[in-house]
Amino acid sequence: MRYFNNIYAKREFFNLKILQMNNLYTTSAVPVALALGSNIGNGAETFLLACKLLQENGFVIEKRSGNIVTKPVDCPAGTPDFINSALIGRFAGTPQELLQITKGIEVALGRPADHGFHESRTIDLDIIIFGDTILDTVDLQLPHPRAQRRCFVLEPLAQIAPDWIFPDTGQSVAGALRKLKN
Ligand code: PH2
Ligand code: MG
Ligand code: MG
Repeated sequence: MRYFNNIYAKREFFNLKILQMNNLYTTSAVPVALALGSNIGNGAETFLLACKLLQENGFVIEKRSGNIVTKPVDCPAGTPDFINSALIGRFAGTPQELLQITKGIEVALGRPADHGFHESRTIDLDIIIFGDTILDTVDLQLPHPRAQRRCFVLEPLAQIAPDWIFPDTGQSVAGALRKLKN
């Protein structure tokens, strides 16, 4: 039997217990930021379907930004405007596992698996930040190598996660956006 000499010792004991209990569920779930883009079809509806599919695949969505309309960046002339959005959440798998899920969702929502680099798309689902992971492989680079130079990524992400840090530069999302706009 454990006795508590004072209320603070008791509170400390229970806080620790709660932390340990939370850890059982959350130690392996990493905070992740995703960017969504679409310039074919009803992007807003496609994004909702993507969120549903992400959740069905174990991605826990915590916040989603609004949708913004953006001009195409680095795309061929005549490319239609985009809708862009961002979300943050938690994922309890590896970056590669999440990549397989996001690619699967893109295909399920009408994007051919073998698409050109900046070809128009029903949906593009990019992993922007995966915890503090820095990765440079052929099929996945983390954090997203162009995110800190792109307003269409930073603007919506800054709505929901201005203080998140890009682990490669140490820059915050809001800081990167401010820098880009100056
Ligand atoms: N995505 C690209 C290239 N250019 N431009 C806008 N406005 N929005 C995008 O999502 C976007 C882009 C490559 O993925
Ligand atoms: Mg992209
Ligand atoms: Mg992509």
